[in-house]
Amino acid sequence: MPRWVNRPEGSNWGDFGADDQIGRMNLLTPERRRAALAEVREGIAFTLSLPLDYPGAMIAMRKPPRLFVEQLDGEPAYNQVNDHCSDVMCDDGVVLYTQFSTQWDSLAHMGQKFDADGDGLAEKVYYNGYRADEHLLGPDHPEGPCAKALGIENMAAAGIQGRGVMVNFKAVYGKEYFWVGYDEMMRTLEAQKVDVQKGDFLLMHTGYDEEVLAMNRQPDKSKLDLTGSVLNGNDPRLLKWIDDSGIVAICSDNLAVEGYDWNAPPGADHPILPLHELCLFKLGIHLGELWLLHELADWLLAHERSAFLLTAPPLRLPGAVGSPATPIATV
Ligand code: UVW
Repeated sequence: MPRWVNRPEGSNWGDFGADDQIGRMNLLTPERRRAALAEVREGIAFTLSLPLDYPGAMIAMRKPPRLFVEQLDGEPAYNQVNDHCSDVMCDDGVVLYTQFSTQWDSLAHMGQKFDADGDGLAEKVYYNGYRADEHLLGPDHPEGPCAKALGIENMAAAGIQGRGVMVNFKAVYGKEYFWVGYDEMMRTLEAQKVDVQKGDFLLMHTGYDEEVLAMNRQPDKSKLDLTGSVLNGNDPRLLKWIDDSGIVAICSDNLAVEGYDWNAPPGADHPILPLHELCLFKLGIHLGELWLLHELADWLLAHERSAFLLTAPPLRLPGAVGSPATPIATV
């Protein structure tokens, strides 16, 4: 049985195959990776991850990582020695919220209430028609919590490496809170001579990362909420451009790539994060958030460049809906 008979307007469900789970990452072909390698001229690498204990405290429901140590032979497995050898050994575990710090959203991160099966009633459904409770299993399910489809391991297995391009909103709009629609995006791309190609990762620098670092693990949420540029998910021309551009991902130094429209009228028939709806639900475009971009963005601006090789795998962690990332850009 097909999972859906209705596909959302403007979606690409089925275009990459009936059971596709990686969306636009299908565009990362060997030719495109070779083109990305050609962007490496200096051999300088930039680490695009915050230390994973930043922002430092809970700014959504997510908490900082907690390390722990197990017992081995009745002792904590840390600085441990035994009588049979000269070795000293440490081991540890971690409780890690997959989206606390520098992260990837998998396509399981956000779905919509939508009538995919054509029975006249909306159900909870995700990219390519995968379903809540059948594929996305909650904590009450004997096998849950687990994304049996669309989990981040699918992205990890796809070899996340390609051509990245930087759009530097901070350089144009400063660190003030500013909504970027189609016109502002086009103006900035043109001014910075950013040539966005099909299969590219679009990175956007807003200055939010510098504020997070400056807060030294004591985040001031009310200040961060009003820091830097955010994409305007309510601008249909911007959404159309994202679709037409052929980009595989949008990665930002801020919390959610787009702005939260707190003034939107309440109602169950529209998303609060329309760009998430477009990217994660309709088109299979992954979102990267809380990336550390200021050093790379400054370097690119100073050298009148915008493109680079990006290598950014998530953890190959079966069933997870997000993942920490330690992306590397090489220029
Ligand atoms: C939400 O906060 C809902 O999502 P994200 O982590 O993608 O910003």
